[in-house]
Amino acid sequence: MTQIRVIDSHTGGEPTRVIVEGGPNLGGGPLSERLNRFRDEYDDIRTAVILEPRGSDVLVGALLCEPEDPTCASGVIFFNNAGYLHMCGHGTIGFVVTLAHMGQIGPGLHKIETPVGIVTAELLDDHRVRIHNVPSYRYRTEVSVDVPGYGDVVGDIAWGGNWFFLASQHGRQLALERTGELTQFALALRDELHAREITGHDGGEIDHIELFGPASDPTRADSRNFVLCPGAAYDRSPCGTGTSAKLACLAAAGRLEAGQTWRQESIVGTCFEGVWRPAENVAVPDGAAAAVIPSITGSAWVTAESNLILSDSDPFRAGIQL
Ligand code: PYC
Repeated sequence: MTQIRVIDSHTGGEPTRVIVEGGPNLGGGPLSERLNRFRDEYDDIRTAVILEPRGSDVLVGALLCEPEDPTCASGVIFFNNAGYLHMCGHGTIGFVVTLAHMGQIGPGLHKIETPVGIVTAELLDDHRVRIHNVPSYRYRTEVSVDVPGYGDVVGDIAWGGNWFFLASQHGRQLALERTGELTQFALALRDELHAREITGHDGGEIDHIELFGPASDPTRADSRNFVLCPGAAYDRSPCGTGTSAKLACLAAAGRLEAGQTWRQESIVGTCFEGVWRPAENVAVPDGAAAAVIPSITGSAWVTAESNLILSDSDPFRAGIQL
């Protein structure tokens, strides 16, 4: 029998489960290499922690790791029901509140190592965290995709720590009671991007789809979004890497000044605040707009501390695999 100690939290409604003890021993080295080791040798731990009956498709997992860079407070590898994430914004906010809950960090600035680089997180109080994300940029603009059954959808492709296709002209109402329909639409759009081999830089798979619409209350937010995550679950939070990608697109289009606040509402009505500053000396691929450093502020709450039990005789030791 294996026991895995986890601490659960939610950030703007989107859950994060941090493995704090009993996770796989991935050794040392860059987190990108440790992520590959996790995927190649211990994927049954990911599925056991995330999938039913211990988890759910909505959950994002985070493995607490020793950082390679001793100036970092911690390292982290994020994963979900479909595989591994490069970075996760809501997850980093939940991770930082979890580290504080464990007494490992106090208020102030902390560097966190991720597989795509170091992010800085500022614990502002018991629940509020500001993350200074990896350099983000708009890669392509006004990309047109003819989605079978739906017609032409035009959007931008941007990097915010994950690859996103961002569309505002999609003809759909972003309402919580319409998440089934929105999910089907976003899945069809993502499938078509894959079928046409439309990717991020260097063939980076576009695994997140972000749809925008008007905020439910324009005095509280500038826009509302619906974000399809890798797999078929939608983000309950406004999505930290998605808001970063949005800031990069707004900056590239000249629609948001450096330092100006963008309030992004999620499909469940929670908000992140984002600002950007220019990224100094960051090279971007040909045709991409200049990179920005997004800072995203959101709140998280710890919801549970548990020991997951993986019995050898349990037919679903590694979760229910569909
Ligand atoms: O907040 O970056 C994010 C995120 C990615 C997938 C789910 N949440």
